[in-house]
Amino acid sequence: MKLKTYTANSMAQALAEVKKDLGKDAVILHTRVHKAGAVMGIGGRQVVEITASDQAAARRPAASQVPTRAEASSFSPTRFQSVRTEPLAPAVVETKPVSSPVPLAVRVEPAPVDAEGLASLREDLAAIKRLVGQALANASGKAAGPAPDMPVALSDLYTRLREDGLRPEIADAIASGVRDELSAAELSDPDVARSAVVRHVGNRIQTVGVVSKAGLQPDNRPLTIALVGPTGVGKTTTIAKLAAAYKLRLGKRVGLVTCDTYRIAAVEQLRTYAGIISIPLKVAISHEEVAEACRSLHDCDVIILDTPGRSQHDSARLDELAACVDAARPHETHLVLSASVAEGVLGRAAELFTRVKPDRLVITKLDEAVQFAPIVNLAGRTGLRLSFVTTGQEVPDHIELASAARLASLVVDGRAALERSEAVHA
Ligand SMILES: Nc1nc2c(ncn2[C@@H]2O[C@H](COP(=O)(O)OP(=O)(O)O)[C@@H](O)[C@H]2O)c(=O)[nH]1
Ligand SMILES: [Mg+2]
Repeated sequence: MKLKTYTANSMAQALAEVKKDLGKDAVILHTRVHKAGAVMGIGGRQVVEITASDQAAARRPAASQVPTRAEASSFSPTRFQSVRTEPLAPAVVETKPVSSPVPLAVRVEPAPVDAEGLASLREDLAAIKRLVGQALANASGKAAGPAPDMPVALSDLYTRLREDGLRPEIADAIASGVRDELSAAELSDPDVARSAVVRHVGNRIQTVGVVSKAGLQPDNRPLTIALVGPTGVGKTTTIAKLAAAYKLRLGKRVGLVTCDTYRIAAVEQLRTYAGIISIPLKVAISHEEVAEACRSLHDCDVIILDTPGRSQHDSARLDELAACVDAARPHETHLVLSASVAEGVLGRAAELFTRVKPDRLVITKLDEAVQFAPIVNLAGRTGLRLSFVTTGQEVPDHIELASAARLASLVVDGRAALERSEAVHA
């Protein structure tokens, strides 16, 4: 089965692309109209997106598995073919009798300007209009279409993933993979389909899976961890959570170093945490001082470096940050990003911070996130393994080891899956 998403400036263009590529038997699975290039919802250009599959390869469900109309109404793919050869289900108004089908010859080349060509063009246009109407009605769930060839359970999951912001090519690959993997009977069982989708989503999230072992590393230095990321994402709070986990749960000697000296409040914030946990804090105002601070904490098992935030408009000072991080010679550099910001902001921040050479990803503020699929997009885009996720402001409790299965169920099931909390374990 081939699933593909087409983007164009108009629905007619997108449909023409679908027809050209997948042929007349193509099945429209999803349509979306959105603005590309908008900044905070302002400006941008309207873009039409159609996800379609080639019906030829799609498995038709056995008669007993054909969904009921009630089931079908939640997701009703539009079939190109139904315009031409098959009577549509009564809920879809087909004005032409089946005996005089409307040819759906969407022309990519301009038609010759003669009477016959014009008539054909008009028919094409009428057919496209009808299809667009069906597709939009299906997308808004207002009308039931023909019995869908895509199993309803999988279609629902696919739609949910796309609505949650999963990139089309990832959603397409997951739906295709699940469909190819499961039998028709399995695909018709919502629980089986859901488990398979969760597994496939999880396969796209690489995680570290363990809390790094504290103590001397092969280079004879304490485990040294740096956290970098934009301002306000929760770096300092996450450092306090990690320090508390190492010291209070694992009984390790922890030392903190901060080079975030631009705001007095930032130093005081970390000093307060260090005081509560009873661990040393060194404040460094240059990269030389960072190196010296790390050396002075050589008898610790873990050193954690806090750094100033950098916004995506602040790239000049990134070199300064990179110098401070390098001076600590960290064994791990975790890029900290917040799940509560828009996907575009996440992407830009991830790109900007590549200059600091992060090798892990911490996702904060899962509790404030509206969508979870952008985490999957981000994991794919950065290729970084997820180390921790944080789920609230409370120190030390609101931190977990990142788990692909748990994140995948958040993506598929939404916020309900957040209730199950798993503390950091050794
Ligand atoms: N809701 C929520 N807030 C968080 C989380 N982590 C940090 N915060 C809050 O985010 C704000 C900024 O955190 P801070 O650690 O100072 O961010 P930094 O600038 O990256 O160091 C603070 O109010 C934190 O309490 C989280 O997981 N969930
Ligand atoms: Mg901070």
